[in-house]
Amino acid sequence: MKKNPLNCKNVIMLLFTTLVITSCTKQGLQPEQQLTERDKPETISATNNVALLSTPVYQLIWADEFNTSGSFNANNWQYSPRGTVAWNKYMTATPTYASQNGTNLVLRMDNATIAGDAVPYHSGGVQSNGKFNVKYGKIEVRAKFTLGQGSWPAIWMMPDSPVQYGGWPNSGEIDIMEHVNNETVMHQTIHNASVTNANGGSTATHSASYTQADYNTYAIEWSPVSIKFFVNNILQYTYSKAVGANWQQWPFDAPFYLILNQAGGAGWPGPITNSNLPFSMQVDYVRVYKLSQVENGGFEGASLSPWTSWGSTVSIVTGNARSGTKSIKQTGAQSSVEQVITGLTPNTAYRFAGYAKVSAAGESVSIGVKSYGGTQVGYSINTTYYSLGGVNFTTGATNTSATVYFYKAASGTVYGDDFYLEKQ
Ligand SMILES: [Ca+2]
Repeated sequence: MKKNPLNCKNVIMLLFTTLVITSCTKQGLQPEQQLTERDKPETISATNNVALLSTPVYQLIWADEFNTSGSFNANNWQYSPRGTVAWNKYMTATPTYASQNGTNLVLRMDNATIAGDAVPYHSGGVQSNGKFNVKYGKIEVRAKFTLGQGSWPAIWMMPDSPVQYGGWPNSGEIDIMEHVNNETVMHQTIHNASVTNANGGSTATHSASYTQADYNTYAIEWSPVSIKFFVNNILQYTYSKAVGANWQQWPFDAPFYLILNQAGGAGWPGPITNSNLPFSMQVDYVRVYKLSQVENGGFEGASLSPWTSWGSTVSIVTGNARSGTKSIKQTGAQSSVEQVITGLTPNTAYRFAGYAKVSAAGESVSIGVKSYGGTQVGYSINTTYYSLGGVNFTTGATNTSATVYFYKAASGTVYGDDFYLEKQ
């Protein structure tokens, strides 16, 4: 987004704004922890470990379809605050500029006069920091936008920890879609310390045609070794991690959040021709997927398979799904569901994660992995709303499989959904 030079003050303002907002997350990860001896589920053997798969598939883990009217979902988004750089200098945090119309998120820009807010333009944006972030996976956004001199709609991602490798552009930026003015192409761009030049431009950028005046899908497939950019499911550009890369070339090993905004009138697009107003971007959906080797990780299949269960009551239920219509429920005494993942690579780092919630304070459930060539590791979740949790593990020198589990050690009722296993 930042094709204009940033001075130090602007960078500080941007970072300050982001830091303040980031501090209010409610789904923040707790430190990973070892299971206690009492928690270890291997004291009861699984009834049937069937190795069925090795092919990764994209599994939906998060989405906003924007299919209601009025305010956007505050669990997913907040208004992009006004700042001092080109893209956010006219941001206006009211429903006039960012709201839903029953099918879309509508982000607008105009030159209306607002009492007490003496800027020449107003525009709308939302961002997910403090609400949702993701590291690796497929992010797909379907949107359309108006043309006009001075317009600058964008779909992009910024690091959740904005100074992990230093201020912009050192910690990275992923621009899934940017468009300016009346161009017949849109732009997809990487920013980091090694590709961003002194005037804010990037050498890691690609322009692609799109269908004007209609919806297009803009996507990235982000893995530990590359970020691939797509328009309407056609690969446009690949930015690859170099062999032996440092953070200057590859800061993309950390969670990023999403920003959807209509901007304009400053920076890259230049001045607005007022007769072209209003500008708008309509976003049909945002969908986030994980490239996962867990099968039926969202429990949307016809049965529990290939998960196996032991212990007390384990069932697939509707009504408590985090995504889709179904989730896994464990109730009563000690119980677990497990799945053996095959086709893994030895000596390779993976992450098994998913979402869980408990029915009452004081209860907990563990997401973990065992039988991979190392010490069993688990992560405990005890929130009464769905929280993301997971464990990192590295397969042993000869291990090509692992058993992932969702284990409840004591009485109570817990739900789980959207489990995935991905390479790190
Ligand atoms: Ca589900």
